[in-house]
Amino acid sequence: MRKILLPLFFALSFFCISPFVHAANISVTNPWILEAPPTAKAFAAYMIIRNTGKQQTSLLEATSPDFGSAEIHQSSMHQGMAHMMALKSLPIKPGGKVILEPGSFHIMLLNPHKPVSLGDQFMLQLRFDNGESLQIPAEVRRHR
Ligand SMILES: [Cu+2]
Repeated sequence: MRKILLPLFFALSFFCISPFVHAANISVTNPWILEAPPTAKAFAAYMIIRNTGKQQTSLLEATSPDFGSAEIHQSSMHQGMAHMMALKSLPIKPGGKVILEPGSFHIMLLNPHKPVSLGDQFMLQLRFDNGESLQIPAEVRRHR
């Protein structure tokens, strides 16, 4: 009995800590937060969001209990200057994905309630217009 249960336990615990979270029609892989100086008031979170459903869906909102607020942002270069723009929503085509990565889309986490240090994990909640919402653990990293 023990021989059967032990591998199962390890398989399950691996599943729980693997950086992959999904709801019925949305999945998120590789969520992480870019390390910033200790005094920073804004942190960028990155991930890949897939829409595995048959309808277009949009990310409407991101929140975290450890940050005062969070916004959906898009970075771009304009005449050699980096700009960030807040988006009301982030649409994802059916069967498609949106890559949140440095220089592009990101979740801007503002006003942390506690220090944000390398290796820390923060829970993010994403809410979509199809009614699904996901809780994602994101680790603070130096780079991808
Ligand atoms: Cu931003």
